[in-house]
Amino acid sequence: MERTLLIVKPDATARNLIGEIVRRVECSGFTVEQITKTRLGMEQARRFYAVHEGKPFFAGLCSYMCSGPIVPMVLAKENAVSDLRALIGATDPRRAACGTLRYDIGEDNQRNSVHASDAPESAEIEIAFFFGREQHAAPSH
Ligand code: FUP
Repeated sequence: MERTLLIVKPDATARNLIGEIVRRVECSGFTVEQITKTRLGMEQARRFYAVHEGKPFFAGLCSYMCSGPIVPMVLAKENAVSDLRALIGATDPRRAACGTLRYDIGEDNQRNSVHASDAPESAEIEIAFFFGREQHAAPSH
């Protein structure tokens, strides 16, 4: 069984779509092993997206990710990483395949509703970021 990290992003929590997203991942065979609602501070967002530092969208991405509550969760399934990437679709909802989460729910390139780890190695790091002994995110209120 492989594990991956899914995050419901601020645009989706603002529209009360947490349940819809959890329903769809469960229907697709994933088991929710851990889930929490939290809110990132700017430093945490910068650390989480450190791989994008220096890119033109980095600052906007970090402020957006801090703009409201997020819901990170650990999902388990065989081939969880690649199957979840297929389920969420391409980064830009306008380019995502019909029937993917981002196609159905995402708003634009930045407000694309969900994050999913892109490799088993990043899944391990991202799961530890939110659910490890040294958690980096702050409470949601
Ligand atoms: P993804 O793995 O599909 O989430 O996409 P990337 O890792 O390439 O990008 C991470 C996040 O950066 C995206 F979810 C949204 C944001 N982004 C932008 O805001 N503008 C861009 O042009 C590309 C990505």
